[in-house]
Amino acid sequence: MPSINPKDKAFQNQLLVLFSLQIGLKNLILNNILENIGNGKKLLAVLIDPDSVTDEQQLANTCKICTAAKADLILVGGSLITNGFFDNCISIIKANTQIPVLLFPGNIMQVSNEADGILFLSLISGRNPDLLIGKHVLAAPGLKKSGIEIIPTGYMLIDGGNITSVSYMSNTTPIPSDKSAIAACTAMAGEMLGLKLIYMDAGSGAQQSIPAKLINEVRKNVSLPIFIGGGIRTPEAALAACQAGADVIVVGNAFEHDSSLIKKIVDAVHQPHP
Ligand code: 1GP
Repeated sequence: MPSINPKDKAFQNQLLVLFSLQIGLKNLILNNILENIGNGKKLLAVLIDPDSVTDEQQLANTCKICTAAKADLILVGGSLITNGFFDNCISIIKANTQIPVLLFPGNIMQVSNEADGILFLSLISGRNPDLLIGKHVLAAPGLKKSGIEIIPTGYMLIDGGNITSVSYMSNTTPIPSDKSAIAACTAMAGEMLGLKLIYMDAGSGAQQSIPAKLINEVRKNVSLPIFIGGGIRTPEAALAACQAGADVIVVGNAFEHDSSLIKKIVDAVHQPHP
């Protein structure tokens, strides 16, 4: 497949930022991501699943660790929230860190005006119309009133070797991890439809994170920011995803087990990537 020169990509991103600023769009978080990419910087997003939070003090501490480690974004969401802790979770995060908070909703109940923005996910790897457009219609009026930043996101599930909550709950089949061309064409279609970023996810707790070859094939074919998550547990795995072309690395599960990993993985992601 033809490839996109990374220099052209950086230039396109800078033009996009300027254009958005000129027409006064409220795209602060997306613009910040694009600016960082334009400057050759990769970002680390910490995923907090409210259902995994057992202790408010522990959540406050996690926020402080994220701030000290210079994590770039906090995503909040989960496939299923059984403990009723969603709104409170966002309030505690906002009270304990200045890091921008983006909703990463597992369903339309996971919306809060207290967040800074939302990844408005269209599950483009699947063929479930509800998750391509149906739920979005239901969520649209509330989101419009909320005033939070809406980031149209092409969400793609990639097989990580086990059935994850997200693949089960979404009732969709992930893209096989050795089918790079399918992933690239799916991401290209998302870009042509006007989505603003691509999030490829092997699912929380995936046995295997997304292979470098697949990330690289998508990188060569789209100029959008690429989020990569699912099954990343080590600085080495985060670094490999960055080197393959990821712009933002998302880690959740590993940090739930060991919060000291946050700084190690942030440092790996922030190191210069030639
Ligand atoms: C899941 O991409 C995220 O949607 C993060 O996955 O919890 O495995 O880090 P992990």
